[in-house]
Parts: sequence; C-alpha cells; structure tokens
Amino acid sequence: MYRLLILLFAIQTSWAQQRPNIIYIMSDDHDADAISAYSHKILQTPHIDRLAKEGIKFNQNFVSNSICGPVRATLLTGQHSHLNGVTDNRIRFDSSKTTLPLLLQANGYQTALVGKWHLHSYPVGFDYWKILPGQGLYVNPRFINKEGDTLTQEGYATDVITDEAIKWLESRDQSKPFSLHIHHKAPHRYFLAPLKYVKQFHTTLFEEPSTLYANMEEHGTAWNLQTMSILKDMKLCSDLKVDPKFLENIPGLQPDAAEISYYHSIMNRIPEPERTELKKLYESRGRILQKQRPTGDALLRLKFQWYMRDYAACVASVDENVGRVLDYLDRKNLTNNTIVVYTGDQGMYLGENGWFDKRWMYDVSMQAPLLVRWPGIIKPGIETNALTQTIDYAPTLLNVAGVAVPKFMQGKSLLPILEGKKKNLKRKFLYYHFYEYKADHTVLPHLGIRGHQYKLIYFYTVKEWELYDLKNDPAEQNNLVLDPTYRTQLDKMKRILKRVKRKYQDPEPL
Ligand code: SGN
Ligand code: CA
Repeated sequence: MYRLLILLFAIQTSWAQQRPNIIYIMSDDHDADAISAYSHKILQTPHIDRLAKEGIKFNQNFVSNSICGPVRATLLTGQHSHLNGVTDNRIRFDSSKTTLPLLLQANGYQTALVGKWHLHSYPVGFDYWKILPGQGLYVNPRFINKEGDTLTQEGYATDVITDEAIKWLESRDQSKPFSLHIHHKAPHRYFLAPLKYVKQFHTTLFEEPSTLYANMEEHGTAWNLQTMSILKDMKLCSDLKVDPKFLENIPGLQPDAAEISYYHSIMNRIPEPERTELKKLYESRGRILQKQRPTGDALLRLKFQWYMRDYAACVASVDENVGRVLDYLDRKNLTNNTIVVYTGDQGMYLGENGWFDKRWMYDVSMQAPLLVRWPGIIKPGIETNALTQTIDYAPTLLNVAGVAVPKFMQGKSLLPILEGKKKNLKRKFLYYHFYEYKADHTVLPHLGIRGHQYKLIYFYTVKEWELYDLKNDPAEQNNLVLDPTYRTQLDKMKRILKRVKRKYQDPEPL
C-alpha cells in the first residue's frame, strides 16, 4: 500500500513537472505601437521584447469588443460578449460560469490573480487573488483580497502588483504547476508614472501620426459624435498634470471644480519628496500654456506630446516589471517549464485621428499585442500573421495544460501555431461587436468582420456601413462603401458578415 502511494505520488509529481506553468501578464490600454518588438515609434521595451526574441510575436491579434471588462470576460470564458454576458464595462460578470482558471484549478493547477479585475463580481477559480477595486489607483493602491479585506499598499501600482505576484510565487505549493495572472493597471489614464520615468521622457519629441489633425466632418456620424479628441476631451489637469493655478486666467482653458479636485487628489497621493519634484517638472507645461496661450492645432500639438510622454513613462515601468518577473523565473530555474504570455486588454489610440482611448473596430484599438514564450516548444524569434482573437486565449491555455477545451468556448487553440506545426488557422474573418453607449467617449455601437484585406463595419443605430481595404488603406481613412468599384466586394462582405454572425450566435438583428 505504502509503495503504491509512493508510486502514485511519483507519477503525479512527474506529471506536474511536465505540465508547464503559466504566467499571463496583461496590462491595461497597452498598444502594440508602444512595444519596441512591434514598433520603434514610441519607446524601447527591452524586457517585453525579450519574449518576442525568445518566443513568438502575433502580428494580427485582435479583440472582439475593444474595452476592458468585456475583454476580461472573454479571456475567462473563450466566448464573445453576447454569450458571456459582459457586453460593456458596466455589467457584472456571472462568476458561476465555467472559466479558464476554474478548469485549470480543477485539473491540478494552482491558480492566482493579482491586479486589475474590473468585472464587478469577485473572482472564482483562483486559489489566491488580490484585485484592485474598479480601475485602481496608481499610488498606494488599494486591494481587495479573497478574505474580503481591503488593504492599502504603499508604492507604485505596477511595482506593487509585481511584488505581490512574486511573493505569491515564493509561497506557492511547489508540487503543483501554477497559473498566475498579473493584470497591470498601467498605462491606463489618468496617466501617472514613477518620477524616474517622467524625468526620462520629459523632453522627448514623439513623431506625430499622419492623421493627428484629421477632420471629422469628412467622416460618418460616429466620428462626429465621439468625445475622445485629445484637443477637446483630454483633460489638462487630471490627464496631463497641469497645475490648475496656471489655467485660471486663460480663457477657454479654465478647469471646472471636478477637474481641480481630481488633480489634487491624484497629486496628493504621491509621497514627498517625489510630489514636489514631479510638480516642478510638470510646471513647465503650465508655463508654456501661460506664455503661448495656444488654441487649435497649436494646443493639440502640445497636448499630444505631453500625452505621449506620460503614456511612455507608464509603459517603461510596465517593461521594468515584466523584466523582474522574467529574472525571477531565470533565478528560480523556472524559465524552461513556464509559458509566459504578454498582452494588453486592447489597443489604444495614441493620437491617430486626433484621438485617445479605444472602443472602435478600427485596427488601432481592435489590435492587441500578443507575445508568447515557451522554451523548447516555441522556436525563438518567430512571427505569425494568423488572424487570432481574445476568444482563443482560454482554449490555447487549456490545450497547453492538457485540459479538454469545453464546447461552449468559441475560440481555437493556438497551440499548433506555437509549436510551429501550422502557419495559419482556417479562419478567414474575425467577428467584432462593440456595445457601450452612451458612456465615456460616446462611441456608437457597431459590429463587423475583419479579414486579411477587407473590413466591414456596421453602425447599426444610425444604419451606416463602412468598408475598408486594409492593404491599400491601413489607416482606415477611406470608406469605400459608396465606391462603385467595390460594389461586388461590399455585397460579398455583407453576406460573410451574416454567416459569421450566425456562426458565433450573435442575436443582434442586422
Ligand atoms: C475610465 C476612463 C475612460 C475609459 C474608461 C474605460 N475615464 O472611465 O477614459 O474609456 O475608463 O477604460 S477616466 O476619466 O476615469 O480616466 S477601460 O480600459 O477600463 O475599459
Ligand atoms: Ca483597457
């Protein structure tokens, strides 16, 4: 009997050792353009790039509803929003659903989650969790833990989340494989970075996107209704840290009471002496506004640069902390048996069309970075152009862990691509549906399909169609819907949309 037990234990242990550990790192609003493995436009991210160098880079990875809560619910369920129920940020996730972590846990994985959750209900399927309430705070963030306690932890959110994740790794049950989710708050607005990174980017001049000064009137109803313009909607005080005292006498730029109080509450959380130093750096912004009194394009030019500086500074800290996790794996000899995934919850407008935020089905916000490293399985430095989507994450990770993928999941396992056995998936079109209206940034609901070359979008509340040729117009500026040369293509895309919508069981009438 005793021998049998030992044998069973040995089998279990070697099985545990064979199944890889999983580290899933997801930051908030981290656009692929702000990862140097994808683009050198904005900043260098050597640690995140290490995953691309040692693993695979997905060039055509997309979300299905470009906003936080819905993407997180899709990650958990492998389903589009209409089936998992979280169609927008205001909806509570039904935690009784069968999810990726629950299935991993039931199959012998030790599961943990640290950081942003944003699904209103408490997490289920994690042996350990520590989440930020709502959007969370950058400085001295509050956490809710599994015991239901709310705790404030000193430090900067990205550092603290990483500290907590590493602490959990240290204390975990080493006889089981683990699956750890690290969900950063950064680089979400209101952007706030550690002093050293604010200093680093303080005078950087970023390249302006060619569409920064785009004219909305040349486009459809949705473009004209949105409130995500850097010029008109990005806040000088809360977003860009201009001290309200500099704006008191500038007509048109005076902040309202809410803005002033936001600014002070953000700044007052920063401990001294950093607060004073940071305020000193940001003083130059207020002085420029006082002196130049810019309006229109001149103001937009300044706001764009300040936005990019603060955003890049937040990302630099995410990169540093990804490095800390990778170093930890190296030090503990865990690198070889751990699959590491890095992604963002969606893309982010970094000045394209003059915008910030996300939501749209246009590639800027529909695309999400996806880098995966798994030594020995994924060949180092490879790339794929397969059309992949958030619905694929759960099936892939279950497959990687040797757990059967339930039928209700709508995505496909990407394991054959990771292993280099396949270059592409059979899928030719991705489905997309954005719902959240009327809410922040007033983007009209829309749905559509994206193929390798063409994209069809339908803004159904105003009955407006858009068709883009992504090969010839990657910035999606020329709506071809009225172009007679594209008539046949448009009809074809409408037929495919119906088919894809039916396949994914979206009940929205067309
Ligand atoms: C907040 C932001 C919005 C952002 C949403 C959703 N406003 O409301 O700019 O679109 O979150 O972001 S803020 O004034 O509070 O910063 S998401 O990434 O969580 O979906
Ligand atoms: Ca987000």
